Amino acid sequence: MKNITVSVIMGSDSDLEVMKGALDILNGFGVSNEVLVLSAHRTFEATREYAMSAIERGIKIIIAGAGGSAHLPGVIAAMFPLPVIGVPIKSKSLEGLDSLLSIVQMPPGIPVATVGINGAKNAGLLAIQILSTSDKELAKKLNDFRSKQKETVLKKTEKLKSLGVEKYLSILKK
Ligand code: RP5
Repeated sequence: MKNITVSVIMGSDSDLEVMKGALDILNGFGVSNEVLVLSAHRTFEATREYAMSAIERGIKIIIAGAGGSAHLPGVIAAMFPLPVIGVPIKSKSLEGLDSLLSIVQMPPGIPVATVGINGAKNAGLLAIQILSTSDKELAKKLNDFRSKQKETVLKKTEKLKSLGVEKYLSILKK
């Protein structure tokens, strides 16, 4: 059986489009992962079973996305002692502020590392950073990723300088 390092879960399949951001990062870095829909409210028995057995299955980090009364990351953190990264999903009624506050305001003793609203890409990167502390190969890949990112931004500034604001914006809008 394949060893899974990072588990990505979400409260509903309606979160999947956002949570794909974390999966794309993990896959890009070659980190083994799984993806599940599990709800703190709608499937609480299955959620408990999943969280209580995650350590035995070798999971090192759980990324949990949820929207609205977003209890999933906190409930998972209560049962899983390794890092839990919470992704507040932008909700329809309150634009994700409800999700953010539900996830970030954990009681002292049970932390959830919370990224920004819809910040699944950063959740994936944070997981990579945590794993990099004990994995030199992954640390090198992370370094390369950051170098490429830097080059992309520096190229943009050069392009902006040479084209000027109006022309740059007109190209951006196309
Ligand atoms: C939460 O409720 C989910 O994480 C989702 O963001 C939100 C809405 O779920 P659906 O009604 O779209 O299934 O549990």
